[in-house]
Amino acid sequence: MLSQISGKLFINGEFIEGAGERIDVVNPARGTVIGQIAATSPDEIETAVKSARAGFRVWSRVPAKLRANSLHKLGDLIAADAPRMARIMTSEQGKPLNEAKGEILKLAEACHFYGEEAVRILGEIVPNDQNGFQSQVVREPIGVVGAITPWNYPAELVGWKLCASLAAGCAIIVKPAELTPFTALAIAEKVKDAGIPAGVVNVVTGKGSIVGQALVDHPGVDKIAFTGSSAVGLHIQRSCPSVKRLSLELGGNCPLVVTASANIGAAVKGAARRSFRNMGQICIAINRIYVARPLYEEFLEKLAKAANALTIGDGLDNPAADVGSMASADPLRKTREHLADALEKGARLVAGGDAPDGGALSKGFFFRPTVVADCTQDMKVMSEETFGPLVGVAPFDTLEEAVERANDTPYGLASYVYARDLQEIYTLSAELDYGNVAINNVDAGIMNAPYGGRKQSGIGYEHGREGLLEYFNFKHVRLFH
Ligand code: TAP
Repeated sequence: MLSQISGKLFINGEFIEGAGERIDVVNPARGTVIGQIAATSPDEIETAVKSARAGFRVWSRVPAKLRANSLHKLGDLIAADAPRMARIMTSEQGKPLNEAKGEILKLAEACHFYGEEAVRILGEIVPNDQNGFQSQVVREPIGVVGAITPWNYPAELVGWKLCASLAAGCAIIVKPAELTPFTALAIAEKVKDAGIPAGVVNVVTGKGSIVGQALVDHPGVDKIAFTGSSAVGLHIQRSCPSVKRLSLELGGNCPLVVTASANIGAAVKGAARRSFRNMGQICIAINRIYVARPLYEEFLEKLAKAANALTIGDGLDNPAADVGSMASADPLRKTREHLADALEKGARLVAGGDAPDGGALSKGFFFRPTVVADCTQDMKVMSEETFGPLVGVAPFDTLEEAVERANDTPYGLASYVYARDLQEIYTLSAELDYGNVAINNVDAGIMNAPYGGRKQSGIGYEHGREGLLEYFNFKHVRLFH
Protein backbone atom coordinates (compact mmCIF):
# COMPACT_ATOMS: atom_id res chain seq x y z
CA MET A 1 0.00 0.00 0.00
CA LEU A 2 2.86 2.40 0.82
CA SER A 3 5.61 1.10 -1.46
CA GLN A 4 5.14 3.92 -3.99
CA ILE A 5 5.38 6.68 -1.40
CA SER A 6 7.46 5.46 1.56
CA GLY A 7 10.74 7.41 1.70
CA LYS A 8 9.66 9.60 -1.23
CA LEU A 9 9.31 13.34 -1.75
CA PHE A 10 6.98 14.76 -4.39
CA ILE A 11 8.84 17.45 -6.29
CA ASN A 12 8.30 18.79 -9.79
CA GLY A 13 5.55 16.29 -10.51
CA GLU A 14 7.64 13.20 -9.61
CA PHE A 15 8.03 10.95 -6.60
CA ILE A 16 11.74 11.00 -5.92
CA GLU A 17 13.73 8.97 -3.43
CA GLY A 18 14.62 11.38 -0.60
CA ALA A 19 18.36 11.58 -0.02
CA GLY A 20 18.10 12.40 3.71
CA GLU A 21 17.99 10.35 6.89
CA ARG A 22 14.97 8.05 7.29
CA ILE A 23 12.39 8.52 10.04
CA ASP A 24 10.03 5.66 10.97
CA VAL A 25 6.28 6.15 10.72
CA VAL A 26 4.35 4.04 13.23
CA ASN A 27 0.79 2.71 13.39
CA PRO A 28 -0.14 4.17 16.80
CA ALA A 29 -2.80 1.53 17.49
CA ARG A 30 -0.29 -1.32 17.14
CA GLY A 31 3.15 0.15 17.71
CA THR A 32 4.34 -1.29 14.37
CA VAL A 33 6.49 0.55 11.83
CA ILE A 34 4.54 1.01 8.59
CA GLY A 35 7.12 2.88 6.53
CA GLN A 36 9.69 5.64 6.53
CA ILE A 37 9.87 9.22 5.50
CA ALA A 38 12.95 11.00 4.28
CA ALA A 39 14.17 14.09 6.10
CA THR A 40 14.21 16.61 3.23
CA SER A 41 17.73 18.03 2.82
CA PRO A 42 18.49 21.75 2.28
CA ASP A 43 19.33 20.98 -1.40
CA GLU A 44 15.98 19.24 -1.83
CA ILE A 45 14.21 22.24 -0.28
CA GLU A 46 15.93 24.45 -2.87
CA THR A 47 14.75 22.12 -5.64
CA ALA A 48 11.20 22.11 -4.26
CA VAL A 49 11.09 25.92 -4.10
CA LYS A 50 12.50 26.22 -7.66
CA SER A 51 9.95 23.68 -8.86
CA ALA A 52 7.10 25.56 -7.14
CA ARG A 53 8.21 28.91 -8.56
CA ALA A 54 8.23 27.42 -12.06
CA GLY A 55 4.88 25.72 -11.34
CA PHE A 56 3.45 29.07 -10.22
CA ARG A 57 4.46 30.75 -13.49
CA VAL A 58 2.56 28.06 -15.40
CA TRP A 59 -0.48 27.65 -13.14
CA SER A 60 -1.17 31.34 -12.56
CA ARG A 61 -1.64 31.71 -16.34
CA VAL A 62 -4.01 28.73 -16.67
CA PRO A 63 -7.57 30.03 -17.23
CA ALA A 64 -9.82 29.79 -14.17
CA LYS A 65 -12.19 27.39 -15.92
CA LEU A 66 -9.37 24.91 -16.54
CA ARG A 67 -8.12 25.22 -12.97
CA ALA A 68 -11.70 24.51 -11.86
CA ASN A 69 -11.84 21.42 -14.10
CA SER A 70 -8.62 20.11 -12.52
CA LEU A 71 -10.07 20.58 -9.03
CA HIS A 72 -13.23 18.67 -9.97
CA LYS A 73 -11.14 15.88 -11.49
CA LEU A 74 -8.98 15.75 -8.36
CA GLY A 75 -12.14 15.50 -6.21
CA ASP A 76 -13.47 12.64 -8.32
CA LEU A 77 -10.17 10.72 -8.16
CA ILE A 78 -9.92 11.16 -4.40
CA ALA A 79 -13.52 10.02 -3.83
CA ALA A 80 -13.00 6.98 -6.05
CA ASP A 81 -9.93 5.94 -4.05
CA ALA A 82 -11.37 6.80 -0.62
CA PRO A 83 -11.21 3.25 0.84
CA ARG A 84 -7.46 2.87 0.10
CA MET A 85 -6.61 6.41 1.19
CA ALA A 86 -8.60 5.88 4.40
CA ARG A 87 -6.53 2.76 5.18
CA ILE A 88 -3.36 4.79 4.78
CA MET A 89 -4.72 7.43 7.15
CA THR A 90 -5.91 4.96 9.78
CA SER A 91 -2.57 3.14 9.64
CA GLU A 92 -0.62 6.28 10.46
CA GLN A 93 -3.11 8.25 12.60
CA GLY A 94 -5.19 5.70 14.52
CA LYS A 95 -8.73 6.95 13.83
CA PRO A 96 -11.29 4.27 12.87
CA LEU A 97 -11.48 3.43 9.17
CA ASN A 98 -15.04 4.73 8.67
CA GLU A 99 -14.10 8.06 10.18
CA ALA A 100 -10.97 8.22 8.01
CA LYS A 101 -13.06 7.49 4.93
CA GLY A 102 -15.45 10.27 5.92
CA GLU A 103 -12.51 12.65 6.10
CA ILE A 104 -11.26 11.63 2.64
CA LEU A 105 -14.74 12.19 1.21
CA LYS A 106 -14.85 15.63 2.83
CA LEU A 107 -11.54 16.41 1.15
CA ALA A 108 -13.14 15.43 -2.18
CA GLU A 109 -16.01 17.80 -1.32
CA ALA A 110 -13.50 20.59 -0.67
CA CYS A 111 -12.00 20.01 -4.13
CA HIS A 112 -15.45 20.47 -5.68
CA PHE A 113 -16.25 23.51 -3.52
CA TYR A 114 -13.05 25.27 -4.58
CA GLY A 115 -13.58 24.07 -8.16
CA GLU A 116 -16.83 26.04 -8.11
CA GLU A 117 -15.22 29.05 -6.43
CA ALA A 118 -12.31 29.14 -8.91
CA VAL A 119 -14.60 30.50 -11.62
CA ARG A 120 -16.03 33.19 -9.34
CA ILE A 121 -12.84 35.08 -8.63
CA LEU A 122 -14.05 38.52 -9.57
CA GLY A 123 -12.43 41.92 -9.58
CA GLU A 124 -14.15 45.28 -9.09
CA ILE A 125 -14.36 48.62 -10.82
CA VAL A 126 -14.57 51.15 -8.00
CA PRO A 127 -15.84 54.77 -8.21
CA ASN A 128 -13.23 57.38 -9.02
CA ASP A 129 -12.78 60.99 -7.93
CA GLN A 130 -11.94 62.46 -11.37
CA ASN A 131 -13.38 62.13 -14.84
CA GLY A 132 -11.43 60.07 -17.36
CA PHE A 133 -10.10 57.62 -14.79
CA GLN A 134 -11.05 54.06 -14.11
CA SER A 135 -9.95 52.17 -10.99
CA GLN A 136 -9.84 48.41 -11.26
CA VAL A 137 -9.28 46.25 -8.20
CA VAL A 138 -7.78 43.01 -9.42
CA ARG A 139 -7.06 39.80 -7.49
CA GLU A 140 -3.76 38.12 -8.25
CA PRO A 141 -2.52 34.83 -6.76
CA ILE A 142 0.03 35.34 -3.99
CA GLY A 143 2.65 33.00 -5.43
CA VAL A 144 4.23 30.02 -3.69
CA VAL A 145 2.49 28.82 -0.53
CA GLY A 146 4.27 26.81 2.18
CA ALA A 147 1.60 24.68 3.89
CA ILE A 148 2.55 23.23 7.28
CA THR A 149 -0.01 20.89 8.79
CA PRO A 150 -0.65 18.81 11.94
CA TRP A 151 -1.50 15.13 12.36
CA ASN A 152 -5.08 15.18 13.63
CA TYR A 153 -6.82 15.67 10.25
CA PRO A 154 -4.12 14.58 7.81
CA ALA A 155 -6.30 14.92 4.68
CA GLU A 156 -8.56 17.91 5.30
CA LEU A 157 -5.94 20.21 6.77
CA VAL A 158 -3.66 19.63 3.79
CA GLY A 159 -6.63 19.69 1.42
CA TRP A 160 -8.11 23.05 2.42
CA LYS A 161 -4.79 24.77 1.70
CA LEU A 162 -4.14 22.77 -1.44
CA CYS A 163 -7.60 23.40 -2.93
CA ALA A 164 -7.57 27.12 -2.15
CA SER A 165 -4.06 27.40 -3.68
CA LEU A 166 -5.12 25.57 -6.83
CA ALA A 167 -8.28 27.65 -7.20
CA ALA A 168 -6.40 30.92 -6.74
CA GLY A 169 -3.60 30.05 -9.17
CA CYS A 170 -0.86 29.58 -6.54
CA ALA A 171 1.71 26.81 -6.32
CA ILE A 172 2.16 24.95 -3.01
CA ILE A 173 4.78 23.08 -1.04
CA VAL A 174 3.18 20.92 1.66
CA LYS A 175 5.08 19.89 4.80
CA PRO A 176 2.79 17.40 6.54
CA ALA A 177 3.19 16.36 10.18
CA GLU A 178 5.97 13.88 10.82
CA LEU A 179 3.43 11.43 12.30
CA THR A 180 1.08 11.44 9.27
CA PRO A 181 3.03 12.06 6.05
CA PHE A 182 1.56 9.28 3.91
CA THR A 183 -1.94 10.75 3.57
CA ALA A 184 -0.34 13.89 2.08
CA LEU A 185 1.79 11.80 -0.29
CA ALA A 186 -1.31 9.80 -1.28
CA ILE A 187 -3.03 13.11 -2.12
CA ALA A 188 0.02 13.98 -4.26
CA GLU A 189 -0.53 10.73 -6.22
CA LYS A 190 -4.02 11.97 -7.07
CA VAL A 191 -2.66 15.40 -8.04
CA LYS A 192 -0.36 13.65 -10.53
CA ASP A 193 -3.20 11.46 -11.83
CA ALA A 194 -5.38 14.56 -12.27
CA GLY A 195 -2.80 15.98 -14.68
CA ILE A 196 -2.03 19.09 -12.63
CA PRO A 197 1.20 20.48 -14.11
CA ALA A 198 4.56 19.58 -12.57
CA GLY A 199 5.72 21.90 -9.81
CA VAL A 200 2.28 23.25 -8.91
CA VAL A 201 2.05 20.86 -5.95
CA ASN A 202 5.06 19.57 -4.02
CA VAL A 203 5.33 17.56 -0.79
CA VAL A 204 8.42 17.60 1.42
CA THR A 205 8.74 15.55 4.60
CA GLY A 206 10.73 15.63 7.82
CA LYS A 207 10.87 17.43 11.13
CA GLY A 208 8.92 20.65 11.45
CA SER A 209 11.72 22.43 13.27
CA ILE A 210 14.01 21.82 10.28
CA VAL A 211 11.96 21.28 7.12
CA GLY A 212 8.95 23.40 8.15
CA GLN A 213 11.29 26.12 9.38
CA ALA A 214 13.19 26.02 6.05
CA LEU A 215 9.93 26.94 4.27
CA VAL A 216 9.28 29.73 6.77
CA ASP A 217 12.81 31.07 6.25
CA HIS A 218 12.92 30.76 2.44
CA PRO A 219 12.55 34.01 0.49
CA GLY A 220 11.05 32.05 -2.43
CA VAL A 221 7.99 31.14 -0.33
CA ASP A 222 5.48 34.00 -0.41
CA LYS A 223 2.97 32.79 2.17
CA ILE A 224 2.88 30.34 5.04
CA ALA A 225 -0.44 28.60 5.66
CA PHE A 226 0.01 26.94 9.03
CA THR A 227 -2.27 24.79 11.14
CA GLY A 228 -0.95 23.57 14.47
CA SER A 229 -0.30 24.59 18.04
CA SER A 230 -0.38 28.21 19.18
CA ALA A 231 3.21 27.86 20.47
CA VAL A 232 4.58 26.85 17.05
CA GLY A 233 2.32 29.37 15.28
CA LEU A 234 3.70 32.18 17.45
CA HIS A 235 7.24 30.92 16.86
CA ILE A 236 6.64 31.02 13.09
CA GLN A 237 5.26 34.55 13.30
CA ARG A 238 8.26 35.70 15.33
CA SER A 239 10.94 33.83 13.41
CA CYS A 240 9.81 34.71 9.89
CA PRO A 241 12.91 36.53 8.57
CA SER A 242 11.11 38.53 5.89
CA VAL A 243 7.70 40.10 5.40
CA LYS A 244 5.49 37.21 4.36
CA ARG A 245 1.76 36.57 4.33
CA LEU A 246 0.76 34.28 7.19
CA SER A 247 -2.40 32.44 8.01
CA LEU A 248 -2.32 30.68 11.34
CA GLU A 249 -5.01 28.21 12.41
CA LEU A 250 -4.02 27.41 15.97
CA GLY A 251 -5.15 25.78 19.17
CA GLY A 252 -8.47 25.95 20.95
CA ASN A 253 -10.03 25.47 24.37
CA CYS A 254 -13.66 25.31 23.42
CA PRO A 255 -16.59 25.70 25.84
CA LEU A 256 -20.11 24.34 25.65
CA VAL A 257 -22.83 26.23 27.55
CA VAL A 258 -25.96 24.23 28.39
CA THR A 259 -28.66 26.56 29.66
CA ALA A 260 -31.70 25.69 31.77
CA SER A 261 -33.90 25.80 28.65
CA ALA A 262 -31.80 23.23 26.74
CA ASN A 263 -32.98 19.92 25.38
CA ILE A 264 -30.79 17.87 27.68
CA GLY A 265 -30.79 14.73 25.51
CA ALA A 266 -29.59 16.69 22.47
CA ALA A 267 -26.97 18.50 24.56
CA VAL A 268 -25.57 15.24 25.92
CA LYS A 269 -25.44 13.70 22.45
CA GLY A 270 -23.64 16.77 21.06
CA ALA A 271 -21.23 16.90 23.99
CA ALA A 272 -20.27 13.23 23.68
CA ARG A 273 -19.69 13.58 19.95
CA ARG A 274 -17.66 16.79 20.01
CA SER A 275 -15.63 15.92 23.12
CA PHE A 276 -14.53 12.45 22.09
CA ARG A 277 -14.56 12.19 18.30
CA ASN A 278 -11.03 11.60 16.97
CA MET A 279 -10.14 10.90 20.64
CA GLY A 280 -10.63 14.59 21.41
CA GLN A 281 -7.72 15.46 19.13
CA ILE A 282 -9.63 18.26 17.44
CA CYS A 283 -8.92 21.97 17.67
CA ILE A 284 -12.68 22.55 17.99
CA ALA A 285 -13.25 19.71 20.50
CA ILE A 286 -15.46 20.60 23.46
CA ASN A 287 -12.96 20.79 26.31
CA ARG A 288 -15.14 22.24 29.06
CA ILE A 289 -18.86 22.29 29.71
CA TYR A 290 -20.85 24.77 31.80
CA VAL A 291 -24.29 23.47 32.75
CA ALA A 292 -27.15 25.40 34.37
CA ARG A 293 -27.33 24.16 37.96
CA PRO A 294 -30.90 22.70 37.78
CA LEU A 295 -29.76 20.35 34.97
CA TYR A 296 -26.28 19.65 36.31
CA GLU A 297 -26.55 16.19 37.96
CA GLU A 298 -28.89 14.80 35.30
CA PHE A 299 -26.54 16.06 32.55
CA LEU A 300 -23.53 14.45 34.26
CA GLU A 301 -25.29 11.13 34.69
CA LYS A 302 -26.33 11.06 31.04
CA LEU A 303 -22.96 12.23 29.71
CA ALA A 304 -21.16 9.56 31.76
CA LYS A 305 -23.51 6.94 30.29
CA ALA A 306 -22.89 8.23 26.75
CA ALA A 307 -19.10 8.26 27.27
CA ASN A 308 -19.12 4.72 28.66
CA ALA A 309 -21.20 3.51 25.71
CA LEU A 310 -18.61 4.60 23.10
CA THR A 311 -16.81 1.66 21.51
CA ILE A 312 -13.02 1.73 21.39
CA GLY A 313 -11.05 -0.23 18.80
CA ASP A 314 -8.09 -0.65 16.51
CA GLY A 315 -9.30 1.43 13.58
CA LEU A 316 -8.24 -1.11 10.93
CA ASP A 317 -9.82 -4.15 12.64
CA ASN A 318 -12.87 -2.29 13.87
CA PRO A 319 -13.79 0.26 11.17
CA ALA A 320 -17.00 1.35 12.90
CA ALA A 321 -15.50 1.89 16.38
CA ASP A 322 -16.52 5.21 17.89
CA VAL A 323 -12.95 6.01 18.89
CA GLY A 324 -9.54 4.61 18.02
CA SER A 325 -6.00 5.07 19.28
CA MET A 326 -4.53 8.47 20.02
CA ALA A 327 -1.93 9.46 17.45
CA SER A 328 1.15 9.15 19.67
CA ALA A 329 2.44 9.01 23.23
CA ASP A 330 2.50 12.82 23.61
CA PRO A 331 -1.25 13.60 23.55
CA LEU A 332 -1.88 10.55 25.78
CA ARG A 333 0.67 11.83 28.30
CA LYS A 334 -0.94 15.30 28.27
CA THR A 335 -4.42 13.83 28.77
CA ARG A 336 -3.22 11.86 31.79
CA GLU A 337 -1.46 14.93 33.17
CA HIS A 338 -4.61 17.07 32.84
CA LEU A 339 -6.73 14.35 34.45
CA ALA A 340 -4.32 13.97 37.38
CA ASP A 341 -4.26 17.75 37.84
CA ALA A 342 -8.07 17.93 37.91
CA LEU A 343 -8.41 15.08 40.41
CA GLU A 344 -5.71 16.55 42.62
CA LYS A 345 -7.58 19.88 42.67
CA GLY A 346 -10.86 18.23 43.71
CA ALA A 347 -12.64 17.20 40.50
CA ARG A 348 -14.96 14.19 40.57
CA LEU A 349 -14.33 11.39 38.05
CA VAL A 350 -17.66 10.34 36.52
CA ALA A 351 -16.55 8.30 33.48
CA GLY A 352 -13.37 6.75 32.09
CA GLY A 353 -10.05 7.67 33.62
CA ASP A 354 -7.91 4.84 32.32
CA ALA A 355 -6.99 2.72 29.31
CA PRO A 356 -9.37 -0.02 28.15
CA ASP A 357 -8.57 -3.53 29.34
CA GLY A 358 -5.39 -5.01 27.77
CA GLY A 359 -5.58 -7.50 24.91
CA ALA A 360 -4.83 -6.22 21.41
CA LEU A 361 -5.38 -2.65 22.53
CA SER A 362 -2.49 -2.72 25.03
CA LYS A 363 0.03 -1.96 22.27
CA GLY A 364 -1.59 1.32 21.23
CA PHE A 365 -2.22 4.74 22.76
CA PHE A 366 -5.77 4.02 23.90
CA PHE A 367 -7.63 5.85 26.66
CA ARG A 368 -11.26 5.67 27.67
CA PRO A 369 -13.43 8.75 27.04
CA THR A 370 -13.25 10.56 30.37
CA VAL A 371 -15.55 13.02 32.13
CA VAL A 372 -14.63 14.98 35.26
CA ALA A 373 -17.17 17.05 37.19
CA ASP A 374 -17.15 19.94 39.67
CA CYS A 375 -14.26 21.52 37.80
CA THR A 376 -12.82 24.89 38.64
CA GLN A 377 -11.28 27.35 36.21
CA ASP A 378 -7.76 26.83 37.62
CA MET A 379 -7.69 23.18 36.52
CA LYS A 380 -5.67 22.49 33.34
CA VAL A 381 -8.64 20.69 31.80
CA MET A 382 -10.57 23.98 31.96
CA SER A 383 -7.79 26.44 31.16
CA GLU A 384 -5.54 24.67 28.64
CA GLU A 385 -6.07 22.67 25.46
CA THR A 386 -5.98 18.97 26.42
CA PHE A 387 -6.21 17.55 22.87
CA GLY A 388 -7.38 14.23 24.25
CA PRO A 389 -10.56 12.36 25.28
CA LEU A 390 -11.09 14.33 28.49
CA VAL A 391 -13.79 16.88 29.24
CA GLY A 392 -14.37 18.96 32.38
CA VAL A 393 -17.86 19.95 33.59
CA ALA A 394 -18.96 22.69 36.01
CA PRO A 395 -22.32 24.15 37.07
CA PHE A 396 -23.32 27.82 36.66
CA ASP A 397 -26.05 29.96 38.22
CA THR A 398 -26.43 32.95 35.88
CA LEU A 399 -25.94 33.42 32.15
CA GLU A 400 -23.45 36.25 32.87
CA GLU A 401 -21.36 33.83 34.90
CA ALA A 402 -21.46 31.25 32.08
CA VAL A 403 -20.35 33.86 29.51
CA GLU A 404 -17.56 35.13 31.72
CA ARG A 405 -16.18 31.65 32.34
CA ALA A 406 -16.62 30.54 28.74
CA ASN A 407 -14.64 33.58 27.54
CA ASP A 408 -11.99 33.23 30.25
CA THR A 409 -9.31 31.78 27.98
CA PRO A 410 -6.57 33.01 25.68
CA TYR A 411 -8.17 31.01 22.87
CA GLY A 412 -11.08 31.95 20.58
CA LEU A 413 -11.70 29.22 18.05
CA ALA A 414 -15.11 27.62 18.62
CA SER A 415 -17.86 27.61 21.21
CA TYR A 416 -21.11 25.69 21.56
CA VAL A 417 -24.51 26.36 23.08
CA TYR A 418 -27.54 24.22 23.78
CA ALA A 419 -30.60 26.34 24.64
CA ARG A 420 -34.22 26.76 23.53
CA ASP A 421 -34.94 30.17 24.99
CA LEU A 422 -34.49 32.75 22.21
CA GLN A 423 -33.19 35.48 24.48
CA GLU A 424 -30.52 33.12 25.82
CA ILE A 425 -29.59 32.12 22.27
CA TYR A 426 -29.19 35.74 21.10
CA THR A 427 -27.24 36.75 24.19
CA LEU A 428 -24.82 33.84 23.94
CA SER A 429 -24.26 34.12 20.18
CA ALA A 430 -23.40 37.80 20.64
CA GLU A 431 -21.33 37.50 23.80
CA LEU A 432 -19.19 34.44 23.11
CA ASP A 433 -15.82 35.76 21.89
CA TYR A 434 -15.10 33.04 19.35
CA GLY A 435 -14.70 32.77 15.58
CA ASN A 436 -17.35 30.04 15.48
CA VAL A 437 -20.49 29.59 17.61
CA ALA A 438 -22.60 26.46 17.04
CA ILE A 439 -26.06 26.55 18.61
CA ASN A 440 -28.01 23.35 19.20
CA ASN A 441 -25.47 21.48 17.06
CA VAL A 442 -21.76 20.71 17.27
CA ASP A 443 -20.60 21.14 13.67
CA ALA A 444 -18.86 24.48 13.85
CA GLY A 445 -17.22 24.34 10.41
CA ILE A 446 -18.83 24.04 6.99
CA MET A 447 -17.17 24.66 3.60
CA ASN A 448 -19.34 27.67 2.77
CA ALA A 449 -18.56 29.76 5.84
CA PRO A 450 -15.27 31.26 7.07
CA TYR A 451 -13.53 29.15 9.68
CA GLY A 452 -10.95 30.85 11.87
CA GLY A 453 -9.98 31.75 15.40
CA ARG A 454 -9.53 34.84 17.51
CA LYS A 455 -6.89 35.70 20.12
CA GLN A 456 -4.28 32.89 20.39
CA SER A 457 -6.35 30.68 18.05
CA GLY A 458 -5.03 32.35 14.96
CA ILE A 459 -5.03 34.83 12.13
CA GLY A 460 -6.99 34.43 8.91
CA TYR A 461 -9.58 31.98 7.67
CA GLU A 462 -10.05 28.72 5.85
CA HIS A 463 -13.27 27.71 4.06
CA GLY A 464 -15.68 29.98 2.26
CA ARG A 465 -14.84 32.97 0.07
CA GLU A 466 -12.90 34.44 2.98
CA GLY A 467 -10.65 31.36 3.02
CA LEU A 468 -9.96 31.74 -0.69
CA LEU A 469 -9.13 35.46 -0.33
CA GLU A 470 -6.17 34.48 1.86
CA TYR A 471 -4.45 33.26 -1.32
CA PHE A 472 -4.66 36.55 -3.25
CA ASN A 473 -2.96 39.88 -3.41
CA PHE A 474 -5.15 42.81 -4.43
CA LYS A 475 -3.86 45.15 -7.10
CA HIS A 476 -5.29 48.59 -7.79
CA VAL A 477 -4.96 49.56 -11.46
CA ARG A 478 -5.81 53.24 -12.08
CA LEU A 479 -6.34 53.86 -15.78
CA PHE A 480 -6.61 57.18 -17.56
CA HIS A 481 -8.42 56.93 -20.85
P1 TAP B 1 2.44 21.42 16.11
O1 TAP B 1 3.37 20.71 17.01
O2 TAP B 1 2.35 22.89 16.21
O3 TAP B 1 2.85 20.99 14.61
C1 TAP B 1 2.15 21.42 13.49
C2 TAP B 1 3.07 21.37 12.28
O4 TAP B 1 4.13 22.30 12.46
C3 TAP B 1 3.74 20.02 12.05
O5 TAP B 1 3.88 19.76 10.68
C4 TAP B 1 5.11 20.25 12.68
O6 TAP B 1 6.08 19.35 12.19
C5 TAP B 1 5.38 21.67 12.24
N1 TAP B 1 6.41 22.40 12.98
C6 TAP B 1 6.87 22.16 14.22
N2 TAP B 1 7.85 23.08 14.53
C7 TAP B 1 7.96 23.90 13.45
C8 TAP B 1 8.79 25.04 13.16
N3 TAP B 1 9.69 25.52 14.01
N4 TAP B 1 8.64 25.64 11.96
C9 TAP B 1 7.73 25.18 11.06
N5 TAP B 1 6.95 24.10 11.29
C10 TAP B 1 7.05 23.48 12.47
O7 TAP B 1 0.96 20.90 16.26
P2 TAP B 1 0.45 19.39 16.33
O8 TAP B 1 0.83 18.83 17.65
O9 TAP B 1 0.88 18.67 15.11
O10 TAP B 1 -1.14 19.60 16.22
C11 TAP B 1 -1.93 19.86 17.31
C12 TAP B 1 -2.26 21.34 17.40
O11 TAP B 1 -2.84 21.80 16.18
C13 TAP B 1 -3.31 21.63 18.46
O12 TAP B 1 -2.92 22.76 19.20
C14 TAP B 1 -4.58 21.92 17.66
O13 TAP B 1 -5.51 22.73 18.31
C15 TAP B 1 -4.00 22.57 16.45
N6 TAP B 1 -4.97 22.49 15.35
C16 TAP B 1 -5.63 23.62 14.97
C17 TAP B 1 -6.58 23.55 13.96
C18 TAP B 1 -7.30 24.79 13.54
S1 TAP B 1 -8.16 24.74 12.17
N7 TAP B 1 -7.25 25.89 14.23
C19 TAP B 1 -6.87 22.34 13.35
C20 TAP B 1 -6.18 21.21 13.77
C21 TAP B 1 -5.22 21.30 14.77
P3 TAP B 1 6.38 17.97 13.01
O14 TAP B 1 5.20 17.12 12.82
O15 TAP B 1 7.56 17.39 12.38
O16 TAP B 1 6.61 18.38 14.42
